[in-house]
Amino acid sequence: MERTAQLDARTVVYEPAPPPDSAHARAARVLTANWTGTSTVPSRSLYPHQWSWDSAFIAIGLRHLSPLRAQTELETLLDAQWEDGRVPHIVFNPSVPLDAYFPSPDFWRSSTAGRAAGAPRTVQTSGIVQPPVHALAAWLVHRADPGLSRARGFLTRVYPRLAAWHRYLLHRRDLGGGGLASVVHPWEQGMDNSPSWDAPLARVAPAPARSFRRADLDHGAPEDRPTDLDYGRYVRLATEYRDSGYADGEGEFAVEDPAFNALLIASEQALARIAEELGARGTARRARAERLTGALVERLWDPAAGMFLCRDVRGGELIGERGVSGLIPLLLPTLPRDVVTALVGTATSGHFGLGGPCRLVPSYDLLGEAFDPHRYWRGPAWFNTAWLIERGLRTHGEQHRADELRDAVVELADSSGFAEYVDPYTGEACGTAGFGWTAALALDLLADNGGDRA
Ligand code: 9WN
Repeated sequence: MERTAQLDARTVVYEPAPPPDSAHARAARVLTANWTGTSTVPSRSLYPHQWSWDSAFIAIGLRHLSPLRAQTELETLLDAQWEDGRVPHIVFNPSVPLDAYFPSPDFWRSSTAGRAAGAPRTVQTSGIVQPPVHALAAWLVHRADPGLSRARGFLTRVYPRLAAWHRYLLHRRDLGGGGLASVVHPWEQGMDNSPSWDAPLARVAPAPARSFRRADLDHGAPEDRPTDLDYGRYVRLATEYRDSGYADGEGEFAVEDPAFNALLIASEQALARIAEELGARGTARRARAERLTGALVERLWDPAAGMFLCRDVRGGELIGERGVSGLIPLLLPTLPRDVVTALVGTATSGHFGLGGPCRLVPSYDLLGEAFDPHRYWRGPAWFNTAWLIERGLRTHGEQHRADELRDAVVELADSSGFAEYVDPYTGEACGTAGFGWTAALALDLLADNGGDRA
């Protein structure tokens, strides 16, 4: 770590200290305000617990402030891992009132309904998962301060857990039989109300509105959030999964998603590096990442759309909606060249407007029928997807476009008050302010560690 001297998990001395009125200092203040002592909440008001993929992105930014806090963030999450290998999408903070967030621990009942799947007894969690960004995050966190990481045995402790997590996804979640992992709930993929879910969700009978109470509308504008009908279906799917004892393979909803699988592949590549750092061989993992990349192209690439699409495993067909998820495989270094060229073309076309009307990448096709610039994952631009695409552009030698996207992330994150998401045309803030991964990923791009990203 060149620029900081580590004192403890909370205290960092900067050499030199960033000016207090800088974007860096403002982003750091968000992460300090959201830190609970062992992890970071995405937002104090809307999301007052620990979320899985948020923590991975947050750790990637936090490593520039405190490598120890970044390691702790990931370790806290992995402490809540189930014995079957799944890493839960929420780890609940017992001191937060039950009605502060829905669905709360008494809905998921992890320690009873999840017993057969090996849910932990001492901490309450949800029973679904989120995208596997964690091994990638662990590797980047290690790289920020290898001395501290080795002294604490960080990689030695997290490696078996990350390996079990990937095993769960590759074995229990290959519901389509083609090698890719399926998500069994829209919350698992992380882009909750993406139009890509509309067709598979239409088969799900919504739970009656009176059977649950949404807490999100206490904090967020209804027009920025999923609808009540969406929530009815989310609740139905989660209830059925819980009542099956969180057994995989039975549910009505199963989708192979390009971003979820691309992140699994990138994390498998990171696990290979971690294995080598620990003195083992990474060859088998690299070969698996290659096979998975092949399966991704074979099962989800759509040449006519010029991007990856989701596959509805229950219906068997590709879902004809262009979501930002279909651009994220750009992250993968060994993607065929013609696929890379087509993806860059689609990102910069009228469908996503990158480098034209949009400085960040919208979450959904600007020309799609379901496009809505303010409604959550149906159009607004998010900072984690921009960070992933920036990394992908840089990986494939698109330095100029990557630089423009990096600058846009940093400027819009700061000018929006580290918003959860923004209007893709105007950059107007939507959702909650002081959002964890927005601050963390802006910090990461401010650090401009091109070597790490290329
Ligand atoms: C449900 C925490 C999470 C993110 C997701 C985002 C949103 C939750 C919700 O917030 O989902 O998991 O209540 O809407 O869609 O990506 O991880 O920030």
